[in-house]
Amino acid sequence: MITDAQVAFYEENGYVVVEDVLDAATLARVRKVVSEILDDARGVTTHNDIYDLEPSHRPDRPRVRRIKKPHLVHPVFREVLNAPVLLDVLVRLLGPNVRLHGSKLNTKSAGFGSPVEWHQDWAFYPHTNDDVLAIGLMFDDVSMENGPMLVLPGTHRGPIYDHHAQGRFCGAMDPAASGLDFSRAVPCLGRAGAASFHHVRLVHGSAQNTSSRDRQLLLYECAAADAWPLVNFTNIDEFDSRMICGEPTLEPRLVPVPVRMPLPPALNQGSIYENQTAASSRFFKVALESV
Ligand SMILES: O=C(O)CCC(=O)C(=O)O
Repeated sequence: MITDAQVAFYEENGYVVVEDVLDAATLARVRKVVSEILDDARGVTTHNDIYDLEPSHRPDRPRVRRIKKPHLVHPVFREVLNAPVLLDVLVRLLGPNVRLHGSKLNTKSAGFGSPVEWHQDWAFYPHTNDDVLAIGLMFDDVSMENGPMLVLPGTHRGPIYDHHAQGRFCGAMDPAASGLDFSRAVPCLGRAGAASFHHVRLVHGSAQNTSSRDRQLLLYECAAADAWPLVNFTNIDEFDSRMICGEPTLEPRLVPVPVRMPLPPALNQGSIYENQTAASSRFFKVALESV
């Protein structure tokens, strides 16, 4: 399953890519569901609870940028979390008790799929401790061409960067102000069925997909059960209904981790893409927005 060397790599670098997390049959089944959900975007005029739309979307020629919270859209997305390799990795990286925080599927379509500016997930959802990560399940082969997720190794041990612009949360770091060397970024590459696991404080982003191949990435945000969110807590039944494995707890573990609250909320709500439209500067070029 996952080796001690891979666990050590994650601890050192803040990410690890594991091949063959999903078997071919499961992958085919989930991809079919995704394709049906994307087909249903025909006729949709604006962002809603399910779809975040590309700027060039038209109801008669749908262009979905993200399926929001897929685990609430179709049961297959909860089933996938029972994949044995996936559970093994989660337990090794987060301990025996793990809760789903949220999910999203970035479609990054061939030819125009939007970039995601540099950010740390922690800026969006700080918790009482940082035993929190995101799984990135690759539904397509991911290579340098089709907009892989890029990570800055080791930044999970560094500061929490400012993700505000003009006094409001905007979900993106100012690349110049951060002082980081983005030429050190490493792509998370793999075959369809592979998954990346990245620490909640790791700096990451991705370029526009100008290639002829889609790059669908299903992200599951997962937390140790004793890491409690500092924002948007709903209610205990809903919270505990998201346990992936092990037991819930009423005793959050408090660790002195740096936090900057994502408040006041972003001007443009809905998704990271919308939040980031208010960023004061952009790193990734948008070449083909209106094609
Ligand atoms: O899709 C990607 O490449 C990056 C995704 C990401 O970081 C996010 O949606 O928060």
